[in-house]
Amino acid sequence: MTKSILVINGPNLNLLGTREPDIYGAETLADIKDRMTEKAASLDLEVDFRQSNIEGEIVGWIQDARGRHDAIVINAGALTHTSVAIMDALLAVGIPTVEVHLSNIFKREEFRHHSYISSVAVGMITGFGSAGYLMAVDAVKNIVK
Ligand code: CA2
Repeated sequence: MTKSILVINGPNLNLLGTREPDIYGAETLADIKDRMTEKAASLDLEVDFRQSNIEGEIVGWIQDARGRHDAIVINAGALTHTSVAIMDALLAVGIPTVEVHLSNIFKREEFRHHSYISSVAVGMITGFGSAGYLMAVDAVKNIVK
């Protein structure tokens, strides 16, 4: 049966392709969604791709993922560095999670070096731009096979 990936994008990622292309690339989030969906389909995986600027909405999506999705791919944006609530929700549902960042968070400001997501994720892909989302599809395929 086709497995399903919930892809969660956090605050400001809806601005991709419009500002700061030197850091985050020129592609829009819709471009990333299309490429990821195509790659997933080639591996017999389904993608439910979402973005929210609201922490509580993301927590709700994670809670509702139980029984609906087999893996989570998350770029929590700035909430990566602040949200105990997202970490707790991921812990509570226990769905295998892959953390993705466009930029290499360890090459940037000190406050971006700590991630609350990492402690509950299977692993993290950081610094490969939008290609990281495609790498995450491969990672999920390995995890759920
Ligand atoms: O590198 C990443 O993917 C980040 O998760 C992006 C977050 C940042 O706070 C994290 O430290 C690392 C920021 C997302 C904001 O995206 C924008 C895109 C275009 C223009 C402005 C912001």
